[in-house]
Amino acid sequence: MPNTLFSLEGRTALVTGSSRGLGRAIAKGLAEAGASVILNGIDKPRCESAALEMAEEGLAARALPFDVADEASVVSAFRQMDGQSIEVDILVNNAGIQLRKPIVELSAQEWQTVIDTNLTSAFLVGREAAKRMLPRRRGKVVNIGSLMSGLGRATVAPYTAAKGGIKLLTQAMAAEWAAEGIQVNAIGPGYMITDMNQALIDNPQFNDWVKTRAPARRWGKPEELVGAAVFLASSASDYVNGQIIYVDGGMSAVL
Ligand code: GCO
Ligand code: CA
Repeated sequence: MPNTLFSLEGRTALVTGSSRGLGRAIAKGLAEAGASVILNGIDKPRCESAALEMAEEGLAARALPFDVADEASVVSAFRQMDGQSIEVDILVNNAGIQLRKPIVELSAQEWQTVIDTNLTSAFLVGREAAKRMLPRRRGKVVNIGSLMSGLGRATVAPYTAAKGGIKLLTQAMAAEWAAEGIQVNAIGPGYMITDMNQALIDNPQFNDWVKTRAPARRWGKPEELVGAAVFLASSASDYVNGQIIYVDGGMSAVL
């Protein structure tokens, strides 16, 4: 008998912020595990071309561009899916941005933008997804936290505050929805090779620090998040609630 514990066959997964970076790698991994994936991004052409590229590889992917930080856009995207009878079985709240600046130089607007995009988005999209999952008594929510969900680092205060919030929002969602058959968990990526981190990769001092400090002695590749994502999206994790799994080459174990 084939082992179907990690199979996502027949499931629909919405991955926010998936036209590039970590989200895109996660979406591809979920599709390879059998899910039909809905790619999201704020840039419509980029989102559509990412979906097309996945479809060309034989994966079930379509694009749904909308702004995850805007309540009206989120509500209307879910109404649009309702209209097409699309049921989201798996939600990955991945969308995020970074802004590196000392606190004393940050404007309130900059602070707010990072909090809205990285944290409020998970609440808004999570709320709309859960409203539909709860009556079905089944669903998986995977929030993308960070190594910064439990640690500070100079120059990334709003990002750190948002990612710390993601860890506890994950626990709050699990507290409310676990009895209804919805598992909510998080992944905490470490230092990964993405466009967002290019400035850190190009900084010799920072690059050396990652390579000497991380027990794995290297940066992570986006596709290395797929194992944890498939686990948390599949029935293999049906009794796992409110956890954050760090995929960080051991960084959080030693810092
Ligand atoms: C930074 C990075 C972060 C990290 C990640 C580590 O400036 O610290 O941009 O996004 O890569 O969150 O867990
Ligand atoms: Ca399939």
